[in-house]
Amino acid sequence: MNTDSSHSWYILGAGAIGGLWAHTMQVWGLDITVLARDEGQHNLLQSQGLQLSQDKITHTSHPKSLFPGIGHATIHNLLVCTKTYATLSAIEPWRKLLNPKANIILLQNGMGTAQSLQTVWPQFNIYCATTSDGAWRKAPWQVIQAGTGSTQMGAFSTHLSPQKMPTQIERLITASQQQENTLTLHWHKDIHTPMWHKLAVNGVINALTAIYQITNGELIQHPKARPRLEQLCRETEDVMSRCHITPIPHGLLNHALRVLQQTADNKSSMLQDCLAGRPSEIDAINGFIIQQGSILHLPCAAHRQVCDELRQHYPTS
Ligand code: KPL
Repeated sequence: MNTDSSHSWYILGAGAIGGLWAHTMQVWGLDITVLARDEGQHNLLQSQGLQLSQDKITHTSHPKSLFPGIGHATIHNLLVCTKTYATLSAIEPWRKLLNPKANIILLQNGMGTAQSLQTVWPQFNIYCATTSDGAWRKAPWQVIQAGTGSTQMGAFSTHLSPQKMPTQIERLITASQQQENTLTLHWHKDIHTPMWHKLAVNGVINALTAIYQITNGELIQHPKARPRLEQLCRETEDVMSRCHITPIPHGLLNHALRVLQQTADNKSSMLQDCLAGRPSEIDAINGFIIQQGSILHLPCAAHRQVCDELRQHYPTS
């Protein structure tokens, strides 16, 4: 393991994706530290370890962790897996430890956070990642990997060259390629395209599954939700085309139906958040699509309707 601190990674966000990545990066032999929210979260991780279940086999790893107020490390590389709405407040306690030229990767659903981060702290090198890996959190530091997909990463900050992969990210990608049965990682020269494609899928699926309290598979034939899915697809594709986003091959509806079939037994992340009484990511998903639409004078009525209904059903969302 290389102990030069410029090679070390810090992971923020104790959810399913944060746990999956913390475990996997350790397996890759990287020096990683989990940034816990508070002392309780840190103590729990140190006492029970991080459990990841893959194909009914549970692996336990023991990553290092810090909580705000302890630790004098310099953070050169930060992977952020928090919920979109919590990003700025989650980074704030670690701000002073961040190297002024730190690499920050945002691995989240939804859009808008990278823009906000860049506005507040323009000096950081911001990268975005989007994943089709499926995971859910059974309990604190216990993660179930529900499906394997792939992760696309690319440069977001305007001062970065989209062609040039930084050394630290190249090391992640090399590690992912050298091992079998692990996370699959690719560099993308135009990260906005896969981010929009993932946003579109989340925008047409997540809110409907939460409103009707159905699994992804149940949405396919649902008499009320299915026509709304189709309308959301049309509106989303309109916004995408007016924003000059490369269209999804074979159309958004076909793509969404394939995702629904592949994840038929899963509860979407929004349904899980709503059922648990947590805030949802609706603003960074449907809200972002509505915002882009309104700049282009597109009403996005179906997106507005799902936002209103979600808030009526789940006041905490
Ligand atoms: O990414 C997802 C999510 O739940 O957030 C989908 C693609 C809808 C799979 O559940």
